Amino acid sequence: MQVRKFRAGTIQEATNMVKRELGSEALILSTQRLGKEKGRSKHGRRDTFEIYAIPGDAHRGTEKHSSCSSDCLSDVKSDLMNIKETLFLLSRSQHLMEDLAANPEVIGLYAKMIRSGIAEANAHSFLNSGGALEENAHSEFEDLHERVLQEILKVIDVTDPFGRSKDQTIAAFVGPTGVGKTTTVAKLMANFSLKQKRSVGLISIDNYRIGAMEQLKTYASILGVPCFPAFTRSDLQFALKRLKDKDVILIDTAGQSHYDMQRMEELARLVTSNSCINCHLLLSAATNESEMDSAAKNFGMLNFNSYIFTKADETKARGVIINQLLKLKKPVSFITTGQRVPEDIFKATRTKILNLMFQ
Ligand SMILES: Nc1nc2c(ncn2[C@@H]2O[C@H](COP(=O)(O)OP(=O)(O)O)[C@@H](O)[C@H]2O)c(=O)[nH]1
Ligand SMILES: [Mg+2]
Repeated sequence: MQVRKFRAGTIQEATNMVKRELGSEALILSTQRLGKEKGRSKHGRRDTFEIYAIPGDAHRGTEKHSSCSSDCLSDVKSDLMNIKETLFLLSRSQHLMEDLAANPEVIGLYAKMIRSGIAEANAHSFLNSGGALEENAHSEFEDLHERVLQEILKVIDVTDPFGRSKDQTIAAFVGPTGVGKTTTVAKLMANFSLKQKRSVGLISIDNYRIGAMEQLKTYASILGVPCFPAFTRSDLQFALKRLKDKDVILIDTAGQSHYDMQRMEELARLVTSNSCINCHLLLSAATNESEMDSAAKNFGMLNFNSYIFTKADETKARGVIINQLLKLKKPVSFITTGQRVPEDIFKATRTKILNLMFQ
């Protein structure tokens, strides 16, 4: 097998040389950034990158006839994974690859972050603050990996709005249409009343959809939870009064387009009319990043206390959660993971959210 060496000023150029000379099936054995002296070529040109590669057919030939041990095979497999990740990243950002060349071990971690939907700039900044881009970092891969994960963890803040307290907890659930507000209210209602044996009351201020309350009423009546509609501020005050002896009051609200500012203001007037009501913003993890951001900004007028990310089961790109937490910092209270009531919900913890990214 003939191993060939390629040098060029950028990693993209070096890879192109490999493809040109050894064909598109060539196997890259190693990639490294050259030191200042080593990189000086005969013609005085500065080569920054060096790639060792073999033609694709040479690689297949050796596979057939060699008697590799399983250790050797797993090394090859891990190299192949690295190459796959490298090519994936190359197609995205050459500039970044040059930064990563100082510590090629973290390429896989970077690729994982990108695949999970974490924005490139954020992933780069996690690597940077975790020290993974420093030249000659010389850290063990596990240490670098751990430090980068710690950087992601720093961004995640969580809260438990329903922690046991002597005072009554009143929570309103707001967010765009169809995001899962009513379902989430039903899940929480069942968990609080059945599992935690707490007294619960329900208010629905969905005054736009005829029959919007019926679905919730059915759950509430099965659980013996009192349920009130509230279309105006005085309805709301009346309902809150009637439920004043309950441990927890859950308020379901009408879904609305966050671009409909008139309705946003109506809702804001209603839920902020009583300072005891805390708002929680539901956002679907399966929506695209800019939609999520504008929903969070517009619902910001309700001064919400926490995020609830829904539909985490509908996407693999859950890194949008991290992107959102970096854009508008608020703690996360719950994550929902399916349509089943009451099972598909969990209380947010920092590690559970981190694990969601890399599942
Ligand atoms: N896959 C999935 N579907 C969900 C989740 N939460 C709610 N849904 C579904 O999303 C749809 C809209 O939910 P709904 O609670 O009526 O949304 P609302 O308009 O915000 O009240 C329903 O079909 C729910 O079953 C979730 O976590 N995962
Ligand atoms: Mg609803």
